Amino acid sequence: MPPKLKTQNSKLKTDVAIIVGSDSDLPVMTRTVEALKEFGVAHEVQVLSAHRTPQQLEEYIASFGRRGVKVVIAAAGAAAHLAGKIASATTLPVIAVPLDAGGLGGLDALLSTVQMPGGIPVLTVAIGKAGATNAALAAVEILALGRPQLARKLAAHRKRMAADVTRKNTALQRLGVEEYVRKKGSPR
Ligand code: RP5
Repeated sequence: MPPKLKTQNSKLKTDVAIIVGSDSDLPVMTRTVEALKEFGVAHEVQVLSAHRTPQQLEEYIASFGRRGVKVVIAAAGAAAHLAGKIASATTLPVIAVPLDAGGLGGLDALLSTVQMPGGIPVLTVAIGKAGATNAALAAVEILALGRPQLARKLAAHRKRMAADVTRKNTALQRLGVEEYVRKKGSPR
């Protein structure tokens, strides 16, 4: 008998359920949490594995309805079947973040995740950090279909990004490439 599943805020409704296959996935997936917080979207994070804790994963998926979950984000590395397993058990949109768990640099997880056979969609984003951010933004875009306030926040977010690039380009034109790079410091 597996231990009973614990949730962070079992009485509260949550819009987005984030499931990671291992706690080793959490450092990258904090980006997803930060982005959802920025948009004020209710979310929670569970470490549940398709192969290490299959029964607890099923129990959690079964709770989506009563918890008000509308979008699921699943992140896993290596032979990443977590998102596909979740998608097989719910008709909620499942967004998958393939992660680099060592070995093949995340290509293993990307291919395992993205190559779902027809019938059970898994919406797969980029490997790693970019994917972790985009998974949150994609979840917000889905939720924004029925929430005008969220749609306005998304539009404002895009404007901020554009303004940021414009500011950088203005500085580049003023300083020249060498000085700009020197001031900016080490590359990402
Ligand atoms: C996957 O295996 C997890 O999602 C993780 O990315 C990878 C390695 O897990 P650990 O061995 O670090 O727990 O299931």
